[in-house]
Amino acid sequence: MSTTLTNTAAWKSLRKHFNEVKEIEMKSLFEKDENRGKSFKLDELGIYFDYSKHRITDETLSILFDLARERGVEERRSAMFSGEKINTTENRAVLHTALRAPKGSTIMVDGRDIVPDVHAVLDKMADFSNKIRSGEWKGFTGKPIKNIVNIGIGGSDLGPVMAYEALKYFSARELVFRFVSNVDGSDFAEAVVDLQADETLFIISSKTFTTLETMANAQTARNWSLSQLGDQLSVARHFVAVSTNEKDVTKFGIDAQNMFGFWDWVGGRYSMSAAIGLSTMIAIGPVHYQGMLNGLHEMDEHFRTAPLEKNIPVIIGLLGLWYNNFFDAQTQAVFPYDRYLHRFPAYLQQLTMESNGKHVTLDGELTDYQTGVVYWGEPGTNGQHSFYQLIHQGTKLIPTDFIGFKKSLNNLPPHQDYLIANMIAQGEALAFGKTTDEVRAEGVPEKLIPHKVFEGNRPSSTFFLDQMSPENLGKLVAMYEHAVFVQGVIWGINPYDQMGVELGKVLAQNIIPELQYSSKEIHHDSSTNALIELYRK
Ligand code: G6Q
Repeated sequence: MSTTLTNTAAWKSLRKHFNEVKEIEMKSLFEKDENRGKSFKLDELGIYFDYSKHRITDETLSILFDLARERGVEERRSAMFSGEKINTTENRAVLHTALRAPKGSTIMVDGRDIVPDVHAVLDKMADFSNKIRSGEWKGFTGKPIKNIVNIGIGGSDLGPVMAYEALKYFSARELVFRFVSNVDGSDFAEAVVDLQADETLFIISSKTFTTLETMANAQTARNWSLSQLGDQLSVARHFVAVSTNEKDVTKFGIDAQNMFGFWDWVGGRYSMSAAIGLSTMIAIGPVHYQGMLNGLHEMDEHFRTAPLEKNIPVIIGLLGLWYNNFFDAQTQAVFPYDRYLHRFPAYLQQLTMESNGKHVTLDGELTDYQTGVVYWGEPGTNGQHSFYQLIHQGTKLIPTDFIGFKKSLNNLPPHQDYLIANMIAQGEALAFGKTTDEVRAEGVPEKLIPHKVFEGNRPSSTFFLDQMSPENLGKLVAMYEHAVFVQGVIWGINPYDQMGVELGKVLAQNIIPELQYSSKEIHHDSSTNALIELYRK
């Protein structure tokens, strides 16, 4: 049985086209069209997006755009931006784009304009951030806050850590930032090992305020803080919350005044521009934070208004689909050639894999095609000295995204030249490789020639921006958010729920008492029983 996707006219012509072009060599594409490097590119919003080093022709792109149209990408895009409940399994709107909508715009959800609500929270965050940064906010003993510890996991951690690391250059260096996510007690212990409670603020970031890991870390943080400060009243000066659950926040002992809200139409992994970004705002200040929101909004507008053919997230999404569904590529690598983006691949992993790791369509049918790609990556040039070997000469096809900046924030010649030369060289080597004749001409002994040949024809995109900045980070984040959306629409799945993480959570809740009380009978499979018994001993 084939699904609606594999039955579309565009899918069928893509399948036929694939059989015609699957052996095509990038080298010959470049030889035939000497302007290819300049024609297969977009230069929008300060992002130079080179997608010439791909196994595509004009016809490939044209059928891919047909597919996007046939699958209703444009209609779904309007539906998302206008607040329709496109997260159908949870009956929710998907409006992370509203988090960066400028004051004065209007977005209606259930008959209410949500833009003023968004700005009220942003203003409250700015006020609080300014008080922490200026030292006006005093801890319980009268000292200003020096350390900020964000406690949260998944979407309530990965965005804040990534953004803090990415924008460290713009941060208040006199403040210390730590991020605690893991339920492993060592995470908390190491985060506070050199901190004093009377100078430390905890931000408990949890949309639901029920997540096991975050609640356990929050309790431990409260005990740690109270053990030094000795008074329940100190909690109000050293704990704030970011959540949608006011009832449980106040039950924990945090004053509702010190809670920063958001809404069910913001998914966890799409929440770094909601109040979940509080640690980011404290770090870089409201002005730079607004810069990040501006960058996000600029990309939202580009995605919303640009025709598919000139739309960066659309093209990224389509290229990913081309390799995933036709070349059977399993993974997608992302290599930022900028040290500040060292947590960006981890952030993207959640964004892409939690969103599009689904095997059932919106109608509840099993897909008869592949969906979500495995994202992974590390900053360049480090990866070049380890796993790039497999990308160059291994047996797997791994489409790669390179992200680089023309100018470094730290002017230390010749580092930037070396860094960017490496990024550009990797794309060139992947695409064009090195032939047997070229290796032989270098005088390599016959026996070694096969080992030194690079077959090339390995695809990559290059995103080249001016310099790392809050604006540019915002653009990159929204760029991938929307690429995920495009793929989700074409695959006919819901990128905005995450039912797949539930089962493990429920089973862990069953096992906790079985580890704690050895008298409890256990009735799992023989492997699970043995592991529990081993722990009990
Ligand atoms: C993200 C997921 C998940 C979530 C965490 C934390 O999209 O839903 O990663 O962010 O489980 O949830 P809370 O913020 O509710 O603690």
